[in-house]
Amino acid sequence: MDVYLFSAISGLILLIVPIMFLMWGLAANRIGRLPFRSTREKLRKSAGRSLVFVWLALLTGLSFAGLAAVTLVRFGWVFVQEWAVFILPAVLLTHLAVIFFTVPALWRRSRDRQDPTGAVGGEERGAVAAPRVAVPVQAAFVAAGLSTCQISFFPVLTRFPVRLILFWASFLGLGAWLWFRQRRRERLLRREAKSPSPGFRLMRLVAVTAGVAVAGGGLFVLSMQASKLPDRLSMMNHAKVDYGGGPAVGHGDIEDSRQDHDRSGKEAVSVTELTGPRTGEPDRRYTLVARKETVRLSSGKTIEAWTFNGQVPGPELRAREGELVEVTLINEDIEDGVTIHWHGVDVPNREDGAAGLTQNAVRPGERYTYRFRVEETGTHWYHSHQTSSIQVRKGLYGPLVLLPEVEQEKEQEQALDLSLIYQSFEDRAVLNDSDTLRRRRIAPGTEVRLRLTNADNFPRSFTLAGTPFRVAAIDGNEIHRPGDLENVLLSVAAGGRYDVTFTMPEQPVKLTAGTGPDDPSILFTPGGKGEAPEAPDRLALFDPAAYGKPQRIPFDPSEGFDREFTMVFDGGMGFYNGVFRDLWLINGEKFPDTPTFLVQEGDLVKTTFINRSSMDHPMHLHGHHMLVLSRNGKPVTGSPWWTDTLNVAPGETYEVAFRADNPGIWMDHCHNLDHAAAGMTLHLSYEGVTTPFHVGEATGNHPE
Ligand SMILES: [Cu+2]
Repeated sequence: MDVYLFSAISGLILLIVPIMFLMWGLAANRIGRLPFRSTREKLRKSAGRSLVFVWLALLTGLSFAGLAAVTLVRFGWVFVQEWAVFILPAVLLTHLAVIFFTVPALWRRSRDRQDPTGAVGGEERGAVAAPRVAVPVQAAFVAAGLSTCQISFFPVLTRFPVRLILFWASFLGLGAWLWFRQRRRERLLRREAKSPSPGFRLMRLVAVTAGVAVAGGGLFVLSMQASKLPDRLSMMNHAKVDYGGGPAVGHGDIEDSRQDHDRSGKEAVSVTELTGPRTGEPDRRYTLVARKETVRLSSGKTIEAWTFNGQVPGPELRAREGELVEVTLINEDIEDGVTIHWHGVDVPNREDGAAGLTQNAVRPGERYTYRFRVEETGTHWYHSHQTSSIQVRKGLYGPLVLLPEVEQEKEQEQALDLSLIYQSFEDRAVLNDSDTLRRRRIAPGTEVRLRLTNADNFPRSFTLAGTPFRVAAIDGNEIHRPGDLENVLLSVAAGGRYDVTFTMPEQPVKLTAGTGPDDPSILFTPGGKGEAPEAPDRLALFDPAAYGKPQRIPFDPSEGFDREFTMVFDGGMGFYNGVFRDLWLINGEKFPDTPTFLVQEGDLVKTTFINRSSMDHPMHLHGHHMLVLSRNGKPVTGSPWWTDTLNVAPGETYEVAFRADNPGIWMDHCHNLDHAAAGMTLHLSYEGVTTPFHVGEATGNHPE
């Protein structure tokens, strides 16, 4: 509900502020032409019409103020802070001036019925051109223009004082200039002096336009150049370090990551030393070959995919708790290079597969071996973390299922355990390799576990009709005492996973990756026959914050945290790496200007996510599980909700906590991978950890 309200408000604001700009422009233009009406009657009518424009413009300003007030009450100060110190005062100031000075003057003029056919004299021309009549409207136009720039381009979480001064200096400077200009104009009109010749005015206009164009063009080119990313950049080369209110610990030296000691004097450790077991016979051995392949979907449509072992998704990897897993990655023909990231698994840092941070991308003809011991269970997935915004969409991903150490009794009984990964290929919704309805025969009484994974960039809805079911796990973490669900919509975050369990009834059951009749689906039927169950008309959205029963957690959030970080998400327009585009910002910045969060091993860390933008941001922290503490200020009431990829919807605020217990340098980014590729990423760095790897054009490493 709040998500819709917030989206509606942000959409309206983006519409209303430019409209306010337009309306004040029209009003200022009309008022500027008033002195040149030939007769008193024409002047009277024109003043009346100008007044209508002024009222409409005032209405847009009022709507903006109203929306800002609603946002403040429903969502909080952080959602309106820029409006409050930049836009609103300028809007209110100019609107009040218009109400007190412009409106009465125009009103009187529009009522003046004396001598309608008489010519307008110099005194009257001067009166309607007086600065206190015209300038409030012009200033409102300037305020609305600056506000339009403000909401479109500049969330101002950084360099706040500078930007505040710039905004108000521009506003007051332009206002003063308008005042002097208008005063001169008034005097000329009163004396009925000739205005400058048309030739002179044309030259002046050309000169001013050329000046503005040159300055604007110069600024454009400079901003474009400044946004270019360096050819070679260390992930530790961060201008900004955020200690989260904890002690300022040392991190790897910026220039020389090979040095033995960091600034605190603590032994520096390289990510290359933070490996899984290098020796020992693996319990599971897998080989994944990255190569291009034409893949045929169930509809017969083919896609030019990039695959692991020639299939989409890649082969399912399974392992049990305690086992040593060895995966050899061979790159056959993916020119950009590939890596494998074990999404949701807290592997040692070196095995994390982040190109340019924990390894170099694996080039065609090369191979790379990952080894890690399984220390957790649950539904996870693997995918390339080299140019991942392209490679994951092309098909370089697959399911990774980690099972408990001991075989549970259920598994020996008749059971169906099925991994289902959703992705969209060229806007075609695909579940595993199926883009149609598929049937599957299954005996009544069978225990079913569907491991739903969303590999897409957006939250994906799943529906299950024909039986009550449970959400047994989220992001591979078991839900404590999950209750029966029916007629609910499951919304799985981009990169997230839900395990859904049910006992197969006598009638058919249908799982759909979506809500529409054409979305890919599976019809489970007892005898291979039967029709799809009626899908209910109304579905309530499943709420993980109030599902299952509370359970003891391994730390006590009420005892405080060692470090607290805040991530505020904004949208905007601007340059990134030389391209003018939509931007997705963390704390007003994009990588590499986003902060690095510095922690010490053992720290209990709290992070607050605040989404002020109009899009979902599924935040994925590598190497750790986050416990959701609260959403929009309300604590989680059900089972502990552990996640590694948390969808933060527009207008939402989440508080999460995690224990810093896996040393390394870890990516923390939006799993809308297009957002990450636009710089919506930062790093969680442990004290004293360094990396010899680099990202950038010259290195061939592009994790996003
Ligand atoms: Cu995002």
